[in-house]
Amino acid sequence: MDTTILRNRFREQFGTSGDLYFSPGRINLIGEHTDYNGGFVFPGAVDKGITIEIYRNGSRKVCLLALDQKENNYVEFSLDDTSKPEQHWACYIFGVCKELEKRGVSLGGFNAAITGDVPLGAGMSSSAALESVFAFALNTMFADSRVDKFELAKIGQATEHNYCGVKCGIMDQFASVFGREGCLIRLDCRSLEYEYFPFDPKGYKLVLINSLVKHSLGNEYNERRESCEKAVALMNEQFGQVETLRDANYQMLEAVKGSLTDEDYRRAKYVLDEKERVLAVCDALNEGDYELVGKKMYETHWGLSRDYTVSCPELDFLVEIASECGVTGSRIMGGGFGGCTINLVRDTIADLFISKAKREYARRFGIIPEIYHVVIGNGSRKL
Ligand code: GAF
Repeated sequence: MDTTILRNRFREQFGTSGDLYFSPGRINLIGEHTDYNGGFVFPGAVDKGITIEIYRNGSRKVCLLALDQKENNYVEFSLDDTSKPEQHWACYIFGVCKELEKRGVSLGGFNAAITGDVPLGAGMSSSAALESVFAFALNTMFADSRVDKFELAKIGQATEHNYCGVKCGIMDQFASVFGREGCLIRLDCRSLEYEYFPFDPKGYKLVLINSLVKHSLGNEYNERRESCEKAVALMNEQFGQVETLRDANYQMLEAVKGSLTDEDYRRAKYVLDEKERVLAVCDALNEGDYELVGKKMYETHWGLSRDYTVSCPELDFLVEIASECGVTGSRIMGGGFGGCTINLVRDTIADLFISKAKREYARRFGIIPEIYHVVIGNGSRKL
């Protein structure tokens, strides 16, 4: 990303220059809504993300300029403030400061300018990129990188929980901090054991289609999590040792079905199904069987749409078009409620699919969806 504008605006605003840091957004091949259920996910960092320029200002003040915000793009707060700023975007940085301090890092004030090329609200984790870039930069500047990368990811997650109202799992922050060029990460969200998985499907591409339905996670996301927790509580009562849906199986779920609402039951069942799909995809990747990977992606989509109910007509439409075009795999990516579909497409039909998706979507919804070709990149770093 060209940082000329960022550098110029920082100098204009603050009269100095600072250091540059970057954290990426992410994709996720499969394993959706499994992270907070103790399951597996398959994310990778992308080459798009959030870049900041940052400099210590020798006071207790934090001064922030968000280049891409149309209004209220300048915020100041003190590190001693106890209530968060009014601007939602600044809460992420406020939260990261508080979470670092909770872990014993003694921060000083700083000036920072923020910009990004990861689309906002597209399900590519722009918010995790924002948390991670500040956690990484402040850890470097004020703690000699003493806080390890696992904790940096947890700081981002805790920021979401405690300052932004989203009870998310660890996937997005983990991928942003730990990303590696050319690799997906198979992450066990219970133990945080992970493995880099080189991903270079010869003859296929990963293409994202942004429905441009702005997704913002909040109550609806938290409600899905609560459904899972209700099922877990009942199974734990009956069988013991069920801490998350990771510990549950279909027999257990059937045994408590009568005490669950249909909605909660279907959501819990989706998670059990997704658990099996992730394992099947691991095997298929080992065998190089991308057709099977793709089949599982479709199954995930319809599970998310019909059972977990986090889709919308626009996303379902894009997946149907993909299927009509013979695309290998297609599904909602990320939390849902809008954002992108991720598509595993054979090279030979990619152009045809993209032009048909744009045309048909525009005809149906009156806007042209955005297309991103996925490049799997590195995680948080100083530039
Ligand atoms: C969002 C959350 F932030 C993640 O933790 C994860 O639950 C995802 O939705 C769904 O898989 O991106």
